[in-house]
Amino acid sequence: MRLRYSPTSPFVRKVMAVALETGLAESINQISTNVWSPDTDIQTHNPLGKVPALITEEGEVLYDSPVICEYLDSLHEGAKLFPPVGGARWTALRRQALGDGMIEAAVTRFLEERRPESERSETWTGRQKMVIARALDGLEEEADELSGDMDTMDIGKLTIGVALGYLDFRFAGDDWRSGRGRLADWFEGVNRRPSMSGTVPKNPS
Ligand SMILES: N[C@@H](CCC(=O)N[C@@H](CS)C(=O)NCC(=O)O)C(=O)O
Repeated sequence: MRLRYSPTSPFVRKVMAVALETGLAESINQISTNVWSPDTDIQTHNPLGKVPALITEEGEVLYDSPVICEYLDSLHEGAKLFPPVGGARWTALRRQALGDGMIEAAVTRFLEERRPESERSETWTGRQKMVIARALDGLEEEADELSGDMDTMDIGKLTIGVALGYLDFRFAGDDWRSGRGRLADWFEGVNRRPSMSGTVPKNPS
């Protein structure tokens, strides 16, 4: 399989963390892709112009991280990251949506803050900050449940771990842990999993 890949994309990190959890990382050939380059050909694989996009062994192209992650989860025989049925499935999918939404808000804020000062909107940035703060407060309320079974990973917990990691990566000066000690403790535990410690984002040198 081939993955259109960017080292700083949290959505790509999510896919690679799933690949590590499912034992498929070695089957994925990463194709370095700069979606912001005027010469990019990412649209030949994803008309939306975004990474990640996965080209399967059969030559089918999949995009959007939830789709790619569920596809990878269908390829292995181990414990599933997408619970197949019941309450556990809906909780995992809701948490995946929450984590994806946090990442989208954080990426939007990051890009907005990089625009020339005269083009930046404080209102727009403030809205993204509010989304992230509300999500963090909700997660602090859920932290005991998240911590309940540290040995079991699912797509919801994994996505939230990636979202919190992205906040540390891009906004290290914002202390999201303050007043959210239970969530911080859960994050510390989840970060010890090889899928998380092996995919920590770094700026390319
Ligand atoms: N919903 C998509 C979001 C993917 C996404 O936004 N990727 C960013 C990189 S983090 C991107 O390629 N952005 C390029 C653009 O928006 O033009 C997913 O879950 O895969």
